[in-house]
Amino acid sequence: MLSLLVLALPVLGSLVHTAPAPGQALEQAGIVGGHEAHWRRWLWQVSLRSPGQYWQHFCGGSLIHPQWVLTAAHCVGPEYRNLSDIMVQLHEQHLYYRDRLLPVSRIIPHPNYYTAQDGADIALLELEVPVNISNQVHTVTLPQALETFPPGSRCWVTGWGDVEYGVHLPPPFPLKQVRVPIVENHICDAQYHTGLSTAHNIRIVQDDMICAGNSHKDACQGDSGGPLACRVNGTWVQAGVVSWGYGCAQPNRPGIYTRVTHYLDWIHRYVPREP
Ligand code: 4AZ
Repeated sequence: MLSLLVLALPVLGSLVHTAPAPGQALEQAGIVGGHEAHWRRWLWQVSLRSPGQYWQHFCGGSLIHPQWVLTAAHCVGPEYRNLSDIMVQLHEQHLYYRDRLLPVSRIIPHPNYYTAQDGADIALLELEVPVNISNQVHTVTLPQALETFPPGSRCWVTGWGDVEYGVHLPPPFPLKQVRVPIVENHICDAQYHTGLSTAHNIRIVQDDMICAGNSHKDACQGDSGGPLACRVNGTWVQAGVVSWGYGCAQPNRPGIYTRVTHYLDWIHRYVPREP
């Protein structure tokens, strides 16, 4: 087992992790408008890494099965990525501080993916070795096929992405969370048409997408591929995968997510229903 774990020490590897004083890090604006994540809440959140001077975060993802990660296709394609160009870091409260990177054995972008705006922005990564579920790492539940996540649903997006457009999350890189309001698809589509010359009968927000966020709360660059998780009857279920949007937290431009219910059959072509 140990030999299969690759220990990568980034530039920051020599820093010793210490918990921030309570309240201190919470002041730092998040993802856009967020807070530092509650400890032990988003145990399915993963970070995708690419090689260079160190294994740098480039996208989020979620653990949906001990051996499978769900992410966005635009994180891993459409151009072919070598298996050796991606490592997965399971949940950590501060990015890079306790890295134990895991290799992947398969990268499966949805075959219909072309660009995020066209839809099917979803991909699966198979881990070489299944992970142990523990009090540090957990899977997130996939939704029931008929779940629609109407406005008023209790949904949060999490990630290590930019804190506003073009502004990277500063050290010590805490995982961020923000509760985002769901925006119904037709309303979201109408909002996206405001200020654009795109004809109203040309859909911008497709049926395989779900919108969430407002001018204060949103996902941003670097959050892509990460989960939109909602509380349904006491269980956290993944409603969306961070996909695209116009900027971050712009008026009339909610964040757009891949709607997971639309791709359940495709996911289960690869991922066993039982963990
Ligand atoms: C991006 O560039 C991106 N505000 C991700 C999410 C959103 C916008 C852009 C949503 O990865």
